[in-house]
Amino acid sequence: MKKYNILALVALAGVMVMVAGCTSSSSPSPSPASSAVTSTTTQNSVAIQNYVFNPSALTIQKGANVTWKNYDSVQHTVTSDSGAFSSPLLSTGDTYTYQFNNTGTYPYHCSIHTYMKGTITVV
Ligand SMILES: [Cu+2]
Repeated sequence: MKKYNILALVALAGVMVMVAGCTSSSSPSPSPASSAVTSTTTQNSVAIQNYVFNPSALTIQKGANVTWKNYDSVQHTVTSDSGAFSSPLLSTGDTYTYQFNNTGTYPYHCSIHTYMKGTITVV
């Protein structure tokens, strides 16, 4: 009977070690949660307002989308300097979305107001 109790205790201790092991291995779970927060930034937006792109420089992850929205009362475009992408004329409230599937630096401008410049960096 005594031997049996000791065995039970050893088994119980083993279970507790396993539970502790599980708890410590599941403690990094906040990092997948924070990476989930990072993945929400795959939706990136640039405001076109007062004849500027805001933010004018944006760094995103490869495969992410960028959406531009025109808040001005005049029309603008989002036109890649290299021709990688080009929006139609964007009127007030219009949006343009482009997905960047290759790393690199993508300078762009407004084809109407060529002094309006921005850069997307894909890492
Ligand atoms: Cu413009």
